[in-house]
Amino acid sequence: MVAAPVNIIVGSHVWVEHPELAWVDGEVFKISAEEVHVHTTNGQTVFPKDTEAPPGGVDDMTKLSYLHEPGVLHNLAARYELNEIYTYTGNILIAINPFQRLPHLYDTHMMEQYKGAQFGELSPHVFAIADVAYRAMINEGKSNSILVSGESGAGKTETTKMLMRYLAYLGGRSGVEGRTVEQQVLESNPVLEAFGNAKTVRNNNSSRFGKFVELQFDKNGRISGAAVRTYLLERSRVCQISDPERNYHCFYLLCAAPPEVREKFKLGDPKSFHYLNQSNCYALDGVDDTEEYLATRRAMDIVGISEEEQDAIFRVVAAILHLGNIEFAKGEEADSSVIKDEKSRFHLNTTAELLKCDAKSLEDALINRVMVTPEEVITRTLDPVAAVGSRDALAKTVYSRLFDWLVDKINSSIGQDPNSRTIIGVLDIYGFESFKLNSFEQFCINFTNEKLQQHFNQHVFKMEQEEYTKEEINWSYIEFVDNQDVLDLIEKKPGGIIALLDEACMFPKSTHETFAQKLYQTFKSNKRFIKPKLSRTSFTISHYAGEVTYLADLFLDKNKDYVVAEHQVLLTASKCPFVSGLFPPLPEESSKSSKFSSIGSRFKGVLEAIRISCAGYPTRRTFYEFLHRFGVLAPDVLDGNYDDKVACEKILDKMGLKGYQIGKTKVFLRAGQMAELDARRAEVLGNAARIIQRQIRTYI
Ligand code: AD9
Ligand code: MG
Repeated sequence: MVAAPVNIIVGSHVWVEHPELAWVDGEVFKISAEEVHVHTTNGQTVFPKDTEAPPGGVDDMTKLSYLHEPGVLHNLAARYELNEIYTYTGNILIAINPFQRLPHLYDTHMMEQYKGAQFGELSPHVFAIADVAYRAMINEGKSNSILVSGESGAGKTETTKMLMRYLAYLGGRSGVEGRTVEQQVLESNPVLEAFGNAKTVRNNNSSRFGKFVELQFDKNGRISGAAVRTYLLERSRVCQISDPERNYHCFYLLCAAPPEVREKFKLGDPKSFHYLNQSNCYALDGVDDTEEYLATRRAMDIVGISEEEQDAIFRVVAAILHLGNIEFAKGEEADSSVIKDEKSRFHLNTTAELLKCDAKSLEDALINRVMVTPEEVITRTLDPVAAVGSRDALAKTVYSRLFDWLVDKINSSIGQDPNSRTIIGVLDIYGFESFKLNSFEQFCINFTNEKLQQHFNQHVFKMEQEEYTKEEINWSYIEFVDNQDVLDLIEKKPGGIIALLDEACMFPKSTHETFAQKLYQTFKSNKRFIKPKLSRTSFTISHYAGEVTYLADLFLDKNKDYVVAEHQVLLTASKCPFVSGLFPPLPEESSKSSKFSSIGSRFKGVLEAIRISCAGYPTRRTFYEFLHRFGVLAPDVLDGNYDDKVACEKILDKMGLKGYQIGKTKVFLRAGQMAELDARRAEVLGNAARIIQRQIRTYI
């Protein structure tokens, strides 16, 4: 980070970059022609290249006189020390994860306080953001969406739940007993989390899907319906996990269900299931899976999922665990396989029993593949590796269909209000991820985050522009940190990475190596794309949040998200209406590309926001505030001969500043100009102080 130029004098408080602490504060004690000497508060003497003056702690970043990384970080850290986890940047809220329960922060008393309060009047809070959206709806009939962004584990999902709770509080029917719309909306969260969240390296309750909740309101501002849309559940997790992560919560809580449930589904220790024992992590700190099982069932009750449906849902979850334990051995014929042993046969039979389908048909669907050509239908056998692939594909398909069913059920049971004219939307996606090894899942997740970031950039940019227009200041395009080039690299049609991937998936001869080569060739001069040295199949993208290296190895397989015809036939024929309902007989279609691009189109959209402000006029002060602070620099302009606007102009002119703008009520300063004015002010006041001191001494 290069700090903005500031006038530094002896005694100035400054920020100094530090290799471990990021930034430390200190005081300038000597300035020579070549260097600035700084005593830091951690007891060192340093000679920094760049220095900056520190800000005080403020609840809104736009109040900071100095807008730059150390100032922002220091401000957030100072507030965090005091358990002040929320800070505004204009009308954006920054939340820092407290990693501890702060119940008083979210209790009914707190909600009562924020209800209808003027924005900015109370301490920054997530309730205030929801309140603004609600008031805009009531007073102006405006719909709004609240976007929650941040890297994995930052606290998006918790924040989303608080937003929804507060909106349910404002728009709920007090005193109404039973299953109200708002209760159903709130209880949809634990249901979706049980099936769509999992422990990752970054977060014990990491969302593995994106979610947009649309709360519909009637003309009286009461919640009258809701729609939950979900995006791209991470399917691979169902059959593949690595230490110390976990599979989806529902598997573990079912294994911890009361004994009669476990017996019914022939379940035991999670360690005995292949889909769970690829990682050594089973239990989560502070989480009792038995209690979670019961809580999930209670939430399902409220959401409107019947007893029978709940039973069927968990039966399918159990079937997936048994399915994963079916192993294959080489068959007698070349490239064929058979069920490995008695144990595998037991799991095959149990899977068929639970899914209420024919065991022989299940076996056939796993070890054979039917090829339909215009001339004939050929049955081809699969070798054990391909049979495992077929098994895992079945598990993933069943699970994702189950998840989609839950979402549909939640929507139909809460109900949509066709007469609702205003909505408040809340978006909670999976956060930016960068692991040691990153694959297609991280690519999709990070792409989604890029999209959201772009939306965010455009939104903030637009708001800034509106403010400048209102103040009638000259406005030219500001260069904000734009990520359009990353988005082009990924999603441009034709020629972007996704388009090339779809293309590769359509050519039977493509391999991950040919795909990677194609990427290297196509993007060799793209500054957002890097080919790691010596690598044949990995590539690095320079994202807005940092560089991430992806392994292209499984991209092709993972992108091919179609349902194997035999699996479809097998499950459509299930005697369980719930299971067959998950597989309505459909003309075969390849949904992969349409599904993928639809996530992009759904997400047409925090330090970044601050950087955007830096490029424009980050500091603004009303004429009164400005004169109050800087009048001392030119006392003669305050003698009443000039109006406030002209007086401000005279001060700025006298200080020789360029590039600022004067609006109708405010002065807009460029980054660093406030610091410069302050340095001059400190100088003047310092001189004044010395004069007074001298006089006192003389007097004594
Ligand atoms: V991910 O991208 O889905 O992996 P999120 O959603 O950003 O991620 P999440 O909301 O799940 O993170 O927060 C992670 C954990 O931080 C939670 O499980 C809580 O233990 C903790 N957390 C987050 N926000 C709060 C809060 N406001 N109060 C208390 C919190 N704890
Ligand atoms: Mg989350």
